[in-house]
Amino acid sequence: MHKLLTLCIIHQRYHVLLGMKKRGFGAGKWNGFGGKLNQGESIENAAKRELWEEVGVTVDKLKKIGILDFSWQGKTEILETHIFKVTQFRGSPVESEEMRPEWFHVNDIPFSVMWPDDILWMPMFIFDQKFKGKFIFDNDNNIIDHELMTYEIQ
Ligand code: 8WW
Repeated sequence: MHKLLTLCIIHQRYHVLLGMKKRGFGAGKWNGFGGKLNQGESIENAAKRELWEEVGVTVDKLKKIGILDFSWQGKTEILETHIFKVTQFRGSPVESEEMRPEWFHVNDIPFSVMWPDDILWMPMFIFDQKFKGKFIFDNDNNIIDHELMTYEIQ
């Protein structure tokens, strides 16, 4: 099973906007904003919609920066997650039922309260290096195998 997901992180000079996930999958972790595509929806539109729904921000400029396949040992499901950087937006981030937003300095990102893969790709994200990869987790969400590479084109 293959699921398409989006993940958006706002990046402004020395800060990134993350949200504390309040419920559902990944609750209790800081993460970007995102989720599943609606039927017939483009990936980019889903990314913009989720940012609006989860934190009340309208995207002006969106940049594709990474694609990661997440899967879990003993499960067939693959979460193909398209990661975007938002560099221009309108509105002020507001807390939703899903997310409590907070700005973090790029040197003070709370990796110990994030998915364990994030510390591996966030430096590429911050430095605008495009990347792709796959992460396989055990049932306790520890990384048991991964591939991660940067690329130039697109
Ligand atoms: N950063 N899973 C993607 C997702 C799911 C639901 C809503 C995005 C991970 C990060 N995020 C996720 S959640 C999967 C939006 C991760 C495994 N590593 N790293």
